[in-house]
Amino acid sequence: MSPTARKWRSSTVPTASPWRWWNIPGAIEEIGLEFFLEGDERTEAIARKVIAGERLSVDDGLHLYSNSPLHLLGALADHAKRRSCGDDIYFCVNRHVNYSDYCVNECRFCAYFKKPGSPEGRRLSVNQVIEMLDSGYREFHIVGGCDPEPGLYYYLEMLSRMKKAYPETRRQCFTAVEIEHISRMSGLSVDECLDMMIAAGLEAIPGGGAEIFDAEVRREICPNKISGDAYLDVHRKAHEKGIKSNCTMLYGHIEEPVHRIEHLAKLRSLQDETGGFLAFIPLSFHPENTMYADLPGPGGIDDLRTIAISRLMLDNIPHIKAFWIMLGLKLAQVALHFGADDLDGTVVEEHITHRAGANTPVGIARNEIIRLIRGAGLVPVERDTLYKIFWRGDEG
Ligand code: V47
Ligand code: SF4
Repeated sequence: MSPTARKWRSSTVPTASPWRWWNIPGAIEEIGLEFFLEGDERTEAIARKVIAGERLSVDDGLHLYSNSPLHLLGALADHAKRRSCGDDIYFCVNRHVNYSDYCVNECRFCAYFKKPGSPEGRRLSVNQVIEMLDSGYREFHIVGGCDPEPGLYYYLEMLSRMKKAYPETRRQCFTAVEIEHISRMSGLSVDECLDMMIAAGLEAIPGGGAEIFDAEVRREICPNKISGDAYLDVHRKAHEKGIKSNCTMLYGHIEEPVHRIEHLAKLRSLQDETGGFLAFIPLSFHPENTMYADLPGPGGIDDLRTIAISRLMLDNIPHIKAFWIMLGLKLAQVALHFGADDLDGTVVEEHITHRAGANTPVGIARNEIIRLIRGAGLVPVERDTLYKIFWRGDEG
């Protein structure tokens, strides 16, 4: 054998795998997969828990997240995803609107906000917001900064005019952070504010603003933002009033794996209480133009591992979104095999991630989403905010 051939052979045909094939009794029959394990009994025991549908502890999650090979994590998450929705992948024909970039919070990871009153900022009037909308959408996703200027009536008018003009389109508006801000600025309790918003047309709350719940990390990355408990409390109150919501986690900045797992555990425990979360969206940090511009941001492997561990820890939240705006279209497509069951939607216009360096398009067509899902060998299912189904891609 020539030296070149030998080099080729030894570099492409592994003679001793670093992983050993591990046949978990029953697993191959049950889920049709073989697992890579490191001969690590702890990892095997955790894998068995996932297969048996048992809940993972914080320690289990941390062990799996930190030690297991990507393929094992992905296979387990895919198994958990398939147990809940088979080959289905959800998407929504939606329109995001960012109504104001003025914000008093000045979070250090945020490239979107402008100082209140600064000439570079922009607040849309209610008329402008309504003019940006259209009747073809299933969801309006409306969020902005914590703007000190508009009173409660601005938000109520936005909701009621959306409801009047486009009664068929779901209104997913204002994060928990905005709702707390609006209520405080208006001298109302969060309860009163939510009641008025619901009466005006609020139907669901988006998940933004969760960041990382750990108080020390929060003090560093967003010292002026409401606490993690306050964020959870707004969601709890909304759920008690019958309003569903989503939840998020911003990862890949200064936090450690333990902060991510504890964050997921807190969301899981509120979900045990209320059952009001529909979807979880892991948000991949984009550093450009932020105070953490020197950080690299998460890589693709971290993105996939985080999607997978989210599916495994959040055994009671039905949907995990691969938000393609932040992940990129191709990685979001791959994430559909790592525990995600939702691609969010057409979006149309996005500023928060794009100001922080995202190089994805700001929106994509419905057909393109369908093509991505089919290209992953999965079934596209069109939904609205509340997961009412309008169309399934296997219906012909
Ligand atoms: O609240 C801010 C985060 C959120 C950056 O509920 C950043 O269906 C990355 O919450 N890099 C807004 N992330 C996006 C969001 C969302 C997106 C899609 C669907 C849903 C849903 C919610 O983005 C903010 C903040 O947590 N964020 N700056 C940044 N530089
Ligand atoms: Fe304001 Fe939200 Fe940006 Fe924080 S992340 S500065 S709350 S717009």
